[in-house]
Amino acid sequence: MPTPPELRSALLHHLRYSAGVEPDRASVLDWRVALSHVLRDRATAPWLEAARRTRDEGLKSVNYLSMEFLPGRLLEDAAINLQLRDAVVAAFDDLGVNVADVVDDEPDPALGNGGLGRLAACYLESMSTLGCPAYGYGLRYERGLFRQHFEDGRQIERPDEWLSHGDPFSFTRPETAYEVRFGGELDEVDGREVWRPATRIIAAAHDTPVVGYGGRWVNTLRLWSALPGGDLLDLDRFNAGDFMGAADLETWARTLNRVLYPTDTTDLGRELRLSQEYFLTSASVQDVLRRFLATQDDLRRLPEQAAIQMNDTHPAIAGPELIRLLVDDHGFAFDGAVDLATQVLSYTNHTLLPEALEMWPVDLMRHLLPRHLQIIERLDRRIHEVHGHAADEVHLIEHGHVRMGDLAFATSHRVNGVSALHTDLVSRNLFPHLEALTPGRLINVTNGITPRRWLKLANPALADLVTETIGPGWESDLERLRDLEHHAQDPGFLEAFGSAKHQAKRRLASWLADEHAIELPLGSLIDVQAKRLHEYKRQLLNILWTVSRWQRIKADPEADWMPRVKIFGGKAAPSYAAAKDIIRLINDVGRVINDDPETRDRLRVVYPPNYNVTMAEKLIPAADLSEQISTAGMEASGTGNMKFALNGALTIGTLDGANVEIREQVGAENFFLFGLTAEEVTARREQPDHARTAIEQSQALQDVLQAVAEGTFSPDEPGRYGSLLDHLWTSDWFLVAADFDAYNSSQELVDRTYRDPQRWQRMAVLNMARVGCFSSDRAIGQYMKEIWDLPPAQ
Ligand code: GPQ
Repeated sequence: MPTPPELRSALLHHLRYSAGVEPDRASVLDWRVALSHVLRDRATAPWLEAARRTRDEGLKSVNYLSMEFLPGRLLEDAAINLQLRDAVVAAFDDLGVNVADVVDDEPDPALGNGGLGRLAACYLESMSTLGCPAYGYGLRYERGLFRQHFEDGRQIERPDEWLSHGDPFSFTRPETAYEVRFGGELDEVDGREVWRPATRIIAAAHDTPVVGYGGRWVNTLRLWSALPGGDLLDLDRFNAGDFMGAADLETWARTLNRVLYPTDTTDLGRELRLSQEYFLTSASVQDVLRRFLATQDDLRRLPEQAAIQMNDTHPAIAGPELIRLLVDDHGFAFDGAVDLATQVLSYTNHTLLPEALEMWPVDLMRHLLPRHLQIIERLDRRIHEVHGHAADEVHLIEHGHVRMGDLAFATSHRVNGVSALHTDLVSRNLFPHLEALTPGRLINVTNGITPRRWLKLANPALADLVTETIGPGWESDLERLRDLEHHAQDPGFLEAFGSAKHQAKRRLASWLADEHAIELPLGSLIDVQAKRLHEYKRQLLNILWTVSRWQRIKADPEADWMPRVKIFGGKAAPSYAAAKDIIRLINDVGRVINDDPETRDRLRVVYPPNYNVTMAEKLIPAADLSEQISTAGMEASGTGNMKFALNGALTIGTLDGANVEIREQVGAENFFLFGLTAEEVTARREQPDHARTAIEQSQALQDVLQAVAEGTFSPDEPGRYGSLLDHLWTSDWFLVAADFDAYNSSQELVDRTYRDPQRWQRMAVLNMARVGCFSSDRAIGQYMKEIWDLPPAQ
């Protein structure tokens, strides 16, 4: 373990030789470059050692294919996991450099939209912590998810230039490169299919080390980018003077990793998206085969060496791609290739929303990937040959579309849902026929989160209190938090727990003041809903209730209202008009309420723009109340719900996704439950005019809707929310009206409970103590045993 003086000289060395400056001329960026190199150096020895052991001992490795990764800032996390955080702080202190500035200088790589991408990052970190050999495979988007600004309360999107100052923690590997082919024709030569592609693009690797807790094992996040130059520039056209046209192909190639599609669980019917998915998948599958063939030659043994996990259907072309490579390049018979591919592949489903279930038009597939379409057609025929009438309801291709979920299911030996309720619904509503053909293939692995980032890094005061109270070791054995239960009655501990929460609130308050000129009243109940903007997540229910609270305070200003701050965080897909309306409404309501002298000491709305992992690390530790209020049956799992509970917030929530299991763990008496169940939601939607009926039964909701309709929050444009209101009255698919009164009653119980700080803190401690099972280490342990067939520790 290096001492602070050793780290200090390492920093000075890299400042000079990697950043190329002297200390008296160094900018914050220069110091960050130096720190990146120092930490990368420290990660490199265990990284190379892990790779060597994997090769020499023939260890099986996991290949996690995902179109999204949201790793958050890398440096502090790496420092914690290398157990260097304190030494780094001391070294910078010694150098007279403010370490917080250096940490804050790092961009937050936004290579994902939300939960799915963040889950992939937690899982990679846990695989490293557990010593599970793994590669995370993704795309190195030049621009990540857009940066969100508000103008007149409206969301404005600006490009995210996360790479503008380089990427000093990663290695570029131009020699780890593969050709990815697109388009063209099929020919039959000597009874074999030959694909003559129209376009060939080179995918090159960029590797980021992913350090496990304790620094004993380091895995790789390998992101692909299209290699420009070479054959991509049409020299004939260039020499003929058509300089722009000569670069057409190069432009198209770069487009493959230029932007992340900014939608989350919504429809993506675009050729570019399918090209991106194939680009990721083909390069990754080729890399898996190359690594295998570097040490062995009998590909029939591939399942002993490699597992490929498809993170939702985005990489579901992996099945046909692996089959194609085995048949076309390695001489396998079709059936043998299918069996082998299925043993290697598995698939995680993350949604039931019909608009998110990928279906690619057959014509597009034929145009872009003709050989793959042929393989999919043959797979479809094979299912019917093998299963006969039992497969009558199974169609990989239907109504002119390839159904990627069914394809992923059919080419996997295991399929998993992400919470108990979700898996049950997947089994009953999504794949009932496929499941009947292959009983036991579908299992549940409830999501998890890494306690390193979500407690130790994000909430140092609480993490230190935990260590003082139950000793170290909880970081990699989160069930140990149960020991906190013994302290739940101890007034001294409860006070310390309350003061850790207060520290997190003060940190949030100073960040809000510095970055956004927003004041956070510290004596209030801090109530947070932070996640993507989506109708099913019902930020609308939250803001309408806020209006109702405001009206009630105004109607009875003398009453003893418990002060609240309603914090929102989240982005809407740029094309999602309804979600953007909700953003604007939150900001409009906020402007009016926050300016109201009669209520502003008891109710505020705070919506800092550009929610991302870094902001989550500030909001979650400061929260008293966690809003997990999706329409039951619609949130596959949720992972924010776990992060808040781990940080000592109480949840107000529906019986949806992993909320169900969180409530089971923490105890019904420590959870604010409200709302229709998934079954009741289905039944309610059948009732004619259910929305109007629900509104007519709730005076409180009518008052709110009337205020919105009258332009109370948009005086310059009273009709601004006409379409939003119209939807509520006439269809209300997400059952905001039906759950409004129940939500209100539950919120009133929240207030009453919060009045007794000891009681509240006791409940919060019990939440924290009982959510150890939502560690991503537990989840990855399950994947290793039940899906990847890997021994527990290597
Ligand atoms: N999820 Cl399909 C995403 O964030 N993006 C997606 O494209 C899909 C799912 C989320 C899902 O909505 C959450 O309920 C889950 O907790 C999360 O994936 C991780 O499983």
